[in-house]
Amino acid sequence: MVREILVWPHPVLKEKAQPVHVVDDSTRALIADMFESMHAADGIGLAAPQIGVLQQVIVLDTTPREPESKAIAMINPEIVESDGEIVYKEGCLSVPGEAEDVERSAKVTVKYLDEQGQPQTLTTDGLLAIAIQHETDHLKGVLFVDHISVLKRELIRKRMKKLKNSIEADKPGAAKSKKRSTESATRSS
Ligand code: QAP
Ligand code: CO
Repeated sequence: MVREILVWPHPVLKEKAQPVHVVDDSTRALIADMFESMHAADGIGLAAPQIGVLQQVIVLDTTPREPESKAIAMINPEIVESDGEIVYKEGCLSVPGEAEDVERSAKVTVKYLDEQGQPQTLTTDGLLAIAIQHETDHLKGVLFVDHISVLKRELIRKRMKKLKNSIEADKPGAAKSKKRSTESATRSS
C-alpha cells in the first residue's frame, strides 16, 4: 500500500525513531509499504518516519542510478565506521523539488538486521553510502536541510509553506484558500 509521505517541517520528522525489537510479518509489511511508496514517488531512499512510523527502518534502491547496486531494507541500522569526504547535491522525498550540496563521508560500514532479523554488515561507497547516511539521519530526526545554511533552509521553509497551501487549496471545498494562495503566488513572482 502506498502511504502518504510527510513534508518538512512536519513535527514527526523531528522525532527519534525507536529500535525494532522483533522482526516479524508486521515489520516486513512496513518494508513492503515503504518500497511501494518510495518507488511511486521516484525515490532512491525512504525512512519509516517519513510515512509517520517512528521505527528504525530504512529502504534504499539506488539501481535507477547505479545499476550494479541492489534494493535493500535495513532494520536498526548503525554506521560503525566512516571514511573520507564527499559533497553531493541531495534531495529528499519530504522536501519535494529541493536539492542542496551536503558533505558526507565517502565510505561507510553499516550494521543492521535484514528482513529475516539476521545481523548483517555492509561496507560501501558511492551513492549508496550517501543514501545510508541520509536515511539513518532521518531516524535521528535530522534532515538534509539541517546540514545547510540557515538562509537556504529558511528559503526552503517558505517554499514548503507555499507548496502546502497550494495542495490544500486543490482539495475539494477549499475555494477560498485557493484564491489566497494564487494571490500570494502572483505577488511574489
Ligand atoms: C535520499 O532522496 C538521497 O525533490 C533519497 O521532486 C538523496 O529519493 C539519497 C526526490 C541524495 C542519496 C542521495 C526528490 C524525488 C527523491 C524530489 C530521494 C523530487 C522527486 C529524493
Ligand atoms: Co530524506
